[in-house]
Amino acid sequence: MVFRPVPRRPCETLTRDGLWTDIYRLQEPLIITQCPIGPCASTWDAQYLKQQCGQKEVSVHVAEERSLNFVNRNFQYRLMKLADAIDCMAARGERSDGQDGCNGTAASAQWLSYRALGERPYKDVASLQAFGKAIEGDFCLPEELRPPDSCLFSTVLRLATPGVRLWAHYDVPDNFLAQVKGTKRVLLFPPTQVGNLYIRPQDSSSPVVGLLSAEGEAGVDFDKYPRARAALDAAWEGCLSAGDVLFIPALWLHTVEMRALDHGDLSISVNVFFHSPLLIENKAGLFDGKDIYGNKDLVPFVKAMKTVDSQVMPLLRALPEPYRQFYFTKLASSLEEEGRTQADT
Ligand code: AKG
Repeated sequence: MVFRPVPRRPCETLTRDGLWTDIYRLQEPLIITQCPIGPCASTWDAQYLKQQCGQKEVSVHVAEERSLNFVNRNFQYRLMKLADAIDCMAARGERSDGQDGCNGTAASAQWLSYRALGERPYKDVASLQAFGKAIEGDFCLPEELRPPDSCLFSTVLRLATPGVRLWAHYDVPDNFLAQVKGTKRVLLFPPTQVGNLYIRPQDSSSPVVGLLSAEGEAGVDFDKYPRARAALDAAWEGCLSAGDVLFIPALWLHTVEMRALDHGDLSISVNVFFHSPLLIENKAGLFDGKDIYGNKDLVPFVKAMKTVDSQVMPLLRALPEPYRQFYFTKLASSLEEEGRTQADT
C-alpha cells in the first residue's frame, strides 16, 4: 500500500516561533531531520550501553512472534540484566549452534523490546536520570525543539530486536521520538481513526495486527476488522534514521517497526513526552496524576465513560431488537456530530 508520507524538514529551518505554529498548533506528524541530539549520536551502540549500564536489572517484553500485541498479550515481561537483553536483541538469528549467548533469560530466537521505566519502576514516570551519570547526559533535544520544562512528562529509552513491531496505540501527551541508532518505520493514523482501529473505551491500544505487513506476509484480518481498511487509507508513513526526530501529536495512533543497519546492532531511540503547551493554562484536572506511561485517558472522558457504563448502557441494552441497535446507532451518530460541531466552532 502507498501511504501519505510524513513531511520532513531540517532542524535548522525550525525556529522557536515555528515550534508553536508548525508543531504545537498544527498537531500533525512531522519528521525533523539532522537533529543534534548530543553525544549519544556517536557513542551509543550495543557495546557502549552494555558497558555503561549493562548491570541494571530491567523488565523486558519478550515474545515468540515479531508483532507484539498489547490487547492479546502475546508477550511476557521478563526481568533481566540490561546487558543480557542487549545481547539477545543483537544476537537474533546469528547463532545456529543452539548456544545463543543470551544467558538463559531469553533466546535469540525470541523478539525483545525494552521500554525504560522510572527511578522507582511502576511508581515514577520514565526518565534517563534513572540511569544515573552513566548515560543521562548523553541525550538532549535540539534547542529548537525543547518544550517548556513545565510541560515535560517523561523521557524513555527504547531498545529492540531489529524487526520487532509494536502494536498500534495512542499516547495522551505529545511525543518527540528521536532515533539514535538503526532505523524505524512508523505508520500513523489521525485521531479520527480510533474507532476504525477497534480501540475499546478502556484501552489506548488496538487489537488489530498486521497493519505493517509487507507484501506476501499475513496482513490484517479484514473479515474480523473490516473498518481497518479505512484506517489504512487514512494512514501516514514515516521512516526514521539516526538523527531524525518524529513529532507524534497526542492521540495520533501509531505502530512501529524497528530496523537496524548492521547485523548485530539494535534499534535505539528516546522519547520525550510532554503535555501540549497549548493546554498548560487549563491543565488542572485533565490528566490522571497516577499515569506513569502517558496512556491514561483524560479525566473528563474517564468520568463520562463511568456514567455511560452505569446509566446509559443498561437503559439501551434492555431494549428489544430492532430498537436496541437503532438507538445505539442514533446515539453514536449524535455523539460524533456533537464532536464535529465543537471542533468547527
Ligand atoms: C511511542 O513513541 O509511543 C512508540 O510507540 C515508539 C516505540 C519505539 O519507537 O520503540
